[in-house]
Amino acid sequence: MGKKSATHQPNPPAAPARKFPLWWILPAFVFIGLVVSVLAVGWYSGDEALREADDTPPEMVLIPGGTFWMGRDKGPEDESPAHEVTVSPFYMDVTEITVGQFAAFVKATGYMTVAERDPDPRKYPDAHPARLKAGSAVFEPVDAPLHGPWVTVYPPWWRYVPGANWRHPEGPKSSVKGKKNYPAVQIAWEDAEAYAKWAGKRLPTEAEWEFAARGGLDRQPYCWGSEAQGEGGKWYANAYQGRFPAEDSGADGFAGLAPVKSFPPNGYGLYDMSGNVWEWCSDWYDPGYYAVSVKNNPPGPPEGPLVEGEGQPQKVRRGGSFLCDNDYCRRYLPSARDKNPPDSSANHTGFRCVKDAN
Ligand SMILES: [Ca+2]
Repeated sequence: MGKKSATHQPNPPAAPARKFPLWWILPAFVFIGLVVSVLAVGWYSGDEALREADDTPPEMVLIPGGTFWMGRDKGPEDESPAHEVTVSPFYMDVTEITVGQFAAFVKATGYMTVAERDPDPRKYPDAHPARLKAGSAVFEPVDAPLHGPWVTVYPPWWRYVPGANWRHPEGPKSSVKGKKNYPAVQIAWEDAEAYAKWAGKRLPTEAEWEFAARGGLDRQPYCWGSEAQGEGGKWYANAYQGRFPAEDSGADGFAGLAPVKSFPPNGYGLYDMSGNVWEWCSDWYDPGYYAVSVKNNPPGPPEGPLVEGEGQPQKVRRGGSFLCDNDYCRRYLPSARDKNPPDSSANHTGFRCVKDAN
């Protein structure tokens, strides 16, 4: 016989009936699930690039400085006149800044590249709305003629791809997973500057870049001397072979980007000064600058003129890329000059840094 339970206690007053409906529970759970999924996917895909981070400081080599012939007279007009220039000694990154090195910078600073930000419509009043979403230029093979009225505007093998950036070089579905030793691309000049400041370095002047690219050789057409690419089955740089812009045969071993150090170094121990990716310099671009340049450590013009239909001055980039082919753009030569607006980026453009020797 157990004790009598308190069943004789008076019942508590009944709670008032709840009136809120239950139909919202399922949609609420679905909504919360969606939010969590989106956040998780965003975190995962963003973090994927940062997982490639390589905290080892980039290797640098001392470039001795000296006097050299900059430019050439029998080439595109902006490479002339060939003129003597003297540069002071400096240190230069042995390779282009890699995905791993750039990821280390972003991991440490939270820096967001130009291509990851929505463009400011006030800065681009004439832009098509589709171009005002964060993204960048991506090369797409296409069977197109090499010359036409678009040549200096926007060739048909370039597409503006929303979601393309250094983490996703060819667009949202691409990634840099497993590519820490590839050069970082989709880097605007502003991004390269930000990295250089963080690293306690700077971008090379155009004169420093060309002096370094020549590797101690005097007035040679290539960074490695005078032999043409592929001569005797030897390849010196990652450029483009095949039928540009439709089909990259990859005869040099790489159709598209190559990991850094895939080709022999030049006379100063620098890799990929020719081909692979374009490299930003500190100078504004002026096609007539060589005629008025100072001889010692030329810093480039104080500002760049507007050229070739661009609405803003442009910065110099050097070295050519994996897209340089002999028929259209033979600019993997040490004298070749190119330019782009400082807020532009593409999947064939990166950079490397220098610092003063003293
Ligand atoms: Ca190639």
